[in-house]
Amino acid sequence: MSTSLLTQLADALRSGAVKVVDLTQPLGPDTPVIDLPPIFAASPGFSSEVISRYDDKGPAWYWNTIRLGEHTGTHFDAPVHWITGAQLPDNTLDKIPARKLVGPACVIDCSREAAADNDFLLTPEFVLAWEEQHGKIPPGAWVLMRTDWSKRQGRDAFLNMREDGSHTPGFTPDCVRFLAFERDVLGVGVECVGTDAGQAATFDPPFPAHNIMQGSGRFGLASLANLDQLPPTGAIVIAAPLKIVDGSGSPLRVLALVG
Ligand code: 23J
Ligand code: MN
Repeated sequence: MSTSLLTQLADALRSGAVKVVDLTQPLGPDTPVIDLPPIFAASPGFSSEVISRYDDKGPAWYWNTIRLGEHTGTHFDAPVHWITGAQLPDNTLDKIPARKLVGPACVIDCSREAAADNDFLLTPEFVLAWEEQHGKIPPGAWVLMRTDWSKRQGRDAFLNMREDGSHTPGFTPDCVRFLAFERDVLGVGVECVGTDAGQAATFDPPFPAHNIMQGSGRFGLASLANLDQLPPTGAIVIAAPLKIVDGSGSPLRVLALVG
């Protein structure tokens, strides 16, 4: 008798043969948010207020209101986030088909390179070398750039700001084009505050990960954690943002199934 794929998955989850790895950072008042030049509007970080806590305002219940920018902490970038994706169909959070919220992950380990050079940029050549070892990135995969940046404690170390802006790793414009158009990825995910490198405002085009990924209907995941617990291939990522009407992005719980 053959058991169905999902019955096998249920058994494997229960036995621990398939693990659930949480790729999410804690979300709270200390969660660092991107620090744009002061000529641009700042995105508010996370804050909350108590509605009631088993008191006069609600004797048997505790709940809070929350306020935060859509792009705070571990979060999802929808195509509409960038002007290049503004006219695409189904570009907002409420329109993304559910099947795109689950997909395989290719994890490219750049942790040594990012430690040696905080401005390390992933290139097509680096991706091709990864493919030599692990196989071709399949269409519809998340490409997750492991840098171990999530291990940095505190806002200053995480954002790594200097006089000339932030110094954090990312992608070359050519690499983003390669992943989008030669590999048809679902999107890119990173451990840093945004999918673009800290110095990406100076690139051509500026912010290439946002410009090209969102401009081609693809997604982003930022402030991921625990990428060091994923195999290079074989994990399945569940990344389902809130269904905010007209939303450009949202914090989310990102989970990986690892066999
Ligand atoms: C707005 C402007 C520039 C960037 C970003 C947002 C993000 O990284 C984001 O969270 O989408 S680089
Ligand atoms: Mn974002």
